[in-house]
Amino acid sequence: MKFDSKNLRIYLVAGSQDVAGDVAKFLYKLELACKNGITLFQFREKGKGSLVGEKRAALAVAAKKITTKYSIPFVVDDDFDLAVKVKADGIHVGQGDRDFHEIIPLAQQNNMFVGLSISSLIELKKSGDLSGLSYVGCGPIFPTSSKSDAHRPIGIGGLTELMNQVTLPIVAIGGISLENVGVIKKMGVEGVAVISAIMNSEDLKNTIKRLGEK
Ligand code: TZP
Ligand code: MG
Repeated sequence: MKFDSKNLRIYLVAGSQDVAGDVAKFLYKLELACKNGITLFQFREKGKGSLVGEKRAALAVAAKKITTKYSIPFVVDDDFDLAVKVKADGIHVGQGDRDFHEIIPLAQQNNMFVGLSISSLIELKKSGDLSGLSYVGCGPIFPTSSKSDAHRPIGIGGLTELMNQVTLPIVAIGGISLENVGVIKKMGVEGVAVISAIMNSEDLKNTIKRLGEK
């Protein structure tokens, strides 16, 4: 699947650890989210309580099957080999992951797009040449409890600084909720990436609709 910046609009990030390790619930919620309008899914099976090895790979395959059914791009966080194995549409890397300059040509050979996380102007500078990337994830914007090693929140000010320097499409991430999504959207980012706002929602359909509103 070719990358389109419109795919960043409602970007769901999740793994089984985000629903207390309940694999069936994870797949159920993912399908519901796909049905109700998410525009991209990132498989992030990582952190406390996440699956490893074969079980992790099997879950990725099951998740990919669901997103394919709804023609939603499937991105794998961090793990390039897993991304190739499940024929993902994209790979997302953070600053501490494998160097994206090395991943870009490999991803191209495998028809995958590449996204990078950047949380500050220092990281932006450190990242060097961004050509070959399809988008940048900026955050955490607000405090988050979904990532134990998350940076300090950069706030609206930090996001503004990055938006002024980065010409690639930007998806904002970290602590984005129905209460604060409006202000983020108004800034002109391409989209918002969330874990808990969707995975903990009791009314997924309405939550996704409101996350997507301008
Ligand atoms: N990267 C930066 S913040 C974050 C990730 C994966 C977690 C976002 O989760 P939530 O629940 O939407 O704050
Ligand atoms: Mg990472």
